[in-house]
Amino acid sequence: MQVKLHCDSQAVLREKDRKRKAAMLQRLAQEFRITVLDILHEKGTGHWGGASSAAELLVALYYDAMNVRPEKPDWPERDRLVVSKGHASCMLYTVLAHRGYFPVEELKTFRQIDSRLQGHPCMLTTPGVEMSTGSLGHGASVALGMALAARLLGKSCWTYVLLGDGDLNEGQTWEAIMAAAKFKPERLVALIDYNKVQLDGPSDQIMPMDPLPDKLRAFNWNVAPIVYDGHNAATVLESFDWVKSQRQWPVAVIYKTHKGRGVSFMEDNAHWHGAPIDDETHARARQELLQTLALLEGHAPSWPQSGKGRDEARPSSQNVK
Ligand SMILES: Cc1ncc(C[n+]2csc(CCOP(=O)(O)OP(=O)(O)O)c2C)c(N)n1
Ligand SMILES: [Mg+2]
Repeated sequence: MQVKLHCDSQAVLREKDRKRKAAMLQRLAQEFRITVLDILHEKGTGHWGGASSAAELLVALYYDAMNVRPEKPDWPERDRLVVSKGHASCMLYTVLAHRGYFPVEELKTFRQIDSRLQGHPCMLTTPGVEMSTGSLGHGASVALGMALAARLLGKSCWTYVLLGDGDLNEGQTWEAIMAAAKFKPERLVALIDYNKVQLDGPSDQIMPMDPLPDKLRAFNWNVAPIVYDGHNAATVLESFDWVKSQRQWPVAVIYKTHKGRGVSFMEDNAHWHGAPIDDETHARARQELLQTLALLEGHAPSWPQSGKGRDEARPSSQNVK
């Protein structure tokens, strides 16, 4: 089940050149996708769609943006990430394990009774998990509270919240968005994994959110001027550079992503939100992920030609509508 990482996770942390770092993050995200696919297949449970959608974002956060000390998860000055779309847990755990919060070996206990790695993240048991999530809609409020606490305590740490479009359908998220605009906590950043698919269908049919940037601006958020490609590590790094240069709070960045990213027949398909992955599907999906990884490692086309939406996922930071 364990994927042997070709990309040295420590080397990624040490890399100073942004271009080389982006290439490393891209490969790491793809390797972690394979790990997640293998775990979900073996366990016959878990959420592939939302986990793969967030791969580059989670990898870039933990290997670039966030100031954390995995050997001391409670370090008071650390940056915080609230993964409001808690069903993406398997990707979160994979990143946390490789980043050093707990042994990589432990990943194979995913969703087992008594494991620290439950189906949805639990802050009481899992090192690195800042907030227990899974019930959508709470993450933004909690992150707002954390950012306000940081202000009261005079800390300069950053608070990030990763939201899915399903999360944005929750009324409480908009209460938090209103309150954050009122209190304007420094360094509060909402990252939106905008794949426009939810548990059982497209967001446009369930509850459309567009025009999302305009809505957030109308609520007085400082919204990134472009929608970034959330599967291109280089543009994700660019988005972080933009975030770090801001002084008007709160900040929101919207990323165009694809649910089930990396496997053509799973992309943008709500079925693969959480369906068990059988042997045949696993073999086909793994093959595709490995092919892409080989391309990335060979410095061939810098982005995989898989599935729908591949054109918009090419490396560029053009405005993606
Ligand atoms: C309050 C609440 N209602 C319903 C659900 C069931 N549920 C789990 S995931 C999900 C859809 C999530 O979609 P999204 O936020 O877009 O995540 P992603 O597409 O990134 O997986 C739903 C409705 C839940 N977890 N919590
Ligand atoms: Mg979604």
